[in-house]
Amino acid sequence: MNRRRQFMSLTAALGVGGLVVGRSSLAGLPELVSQSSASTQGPLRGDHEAVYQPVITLNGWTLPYRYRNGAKEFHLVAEPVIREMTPGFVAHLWGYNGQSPGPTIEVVEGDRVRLYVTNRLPEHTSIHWHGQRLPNGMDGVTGLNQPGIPPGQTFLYEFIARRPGTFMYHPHADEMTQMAMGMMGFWVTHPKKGNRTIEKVDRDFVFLLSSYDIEPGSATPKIMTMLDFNLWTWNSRIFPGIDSLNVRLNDRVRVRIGNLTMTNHPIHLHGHEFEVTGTDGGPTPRASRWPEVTTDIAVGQMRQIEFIASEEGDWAFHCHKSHHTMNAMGHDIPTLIGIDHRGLVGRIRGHIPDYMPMGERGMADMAEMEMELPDNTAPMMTGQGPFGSVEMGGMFSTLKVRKTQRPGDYSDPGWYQHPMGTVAGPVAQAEAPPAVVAPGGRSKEMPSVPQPAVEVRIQKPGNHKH
Ligand SMILES: [Cu+2]
Repeated sequence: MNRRRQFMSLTAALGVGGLVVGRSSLAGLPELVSQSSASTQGPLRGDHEAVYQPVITLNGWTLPYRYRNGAKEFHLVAEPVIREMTPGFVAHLWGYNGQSPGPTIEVVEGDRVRLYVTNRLPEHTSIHWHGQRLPNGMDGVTGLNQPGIPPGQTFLYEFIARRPGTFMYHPHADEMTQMAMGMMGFWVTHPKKGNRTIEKVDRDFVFLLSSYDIEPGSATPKIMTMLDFNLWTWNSRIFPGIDSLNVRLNDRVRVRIGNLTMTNHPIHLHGHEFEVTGTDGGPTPRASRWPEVTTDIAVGQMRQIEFIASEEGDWAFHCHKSHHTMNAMGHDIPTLIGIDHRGLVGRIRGHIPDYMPMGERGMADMAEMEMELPDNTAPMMTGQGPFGSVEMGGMFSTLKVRKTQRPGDYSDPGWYQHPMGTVAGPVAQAEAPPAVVAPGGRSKEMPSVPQPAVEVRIQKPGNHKH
């Protein structure tokens, strides 16, 4: 009996879509490929490169497949993993094939896809293929479409990737726990040739937004948290642990982002405008696209943005919620701006010898403070740039645009070397700031700034005489 028939008879026997793989066929499972590194892996190399431009998963990787019996076969293993969120801080999460998020799945429109899912968790699980058109019994909702995959068992999902675009996968079993623990992954279905709404790009980056509540000094997320998360991640990494997106000047760049947190994230790119060219529902019609520099990604949504990287430099790329660009901290700290601690510190230290005042001039001091943190705690806001601390954490990275970046090279080119005279700096003594014009139209001198004699030359439009 051929395998296809065997599976079909199993389906009939069970009357469900998620198939239990029998012991005898376990020997035939695709090889289990696992990843231990949290750094960005290069594109998946192979014959498929003639058909599509493989994606780059930020701080992640693409799962290799084998082609057998007319299908692309993948083997996902749900299991506990250790994820380095940033150097010096690891989290004990659940994920797939050694990492959280799991590996990215890349296929082509029309491919028959066969996914073996082995459960090595202590409880049952399932996988929902978010956004896909598929037979109802393959949709992965435990209890509704299939029984949960019991610990130790392997289920088979099989369907045709009918629709090209941007998708994700995640459990639909004890979701609160399993998503809070980091179980999710990306899925890209590349279009067949000649698709008019999906352009060819030079670089195609993907990542998922996820959030965790991990107490400073511990490693396991608190799964009961609903809103007050303290770690906001891209692919379960936090700045400065998130790799930069490295591109060549004038590359057409696509970035695909999926949101599996409990809140929305306005994702903001500096120095360029982009268009939203797709959602989890598919490519957006061309006539519906408009330029943006920030796009809000709601819970459970995916957005695919595209732009020409036409400006050289190191451009910030981040969530615009300021608390989402910070790492683990308590939120119950009173605002202390303007409060003078001086008399107080000595008295408090009588009771708490290590007491340290914070926040009286703002929180920027936190970035450089050498406060002793509990072991395995990420600094709240950090990351060294060429001009000092970047004072960021969480959902923050950079787009590095370089003339010298070779096609297909995704390595970090280092910091941008700014041309002379193009970096903001302190005002020289001899230069006075411009006079302030009061609402009444009269010029008002700025207080306490010495006003040296300056010759002002005014050029009016149309008057080019000097
Ligand atoms: Cu955010």
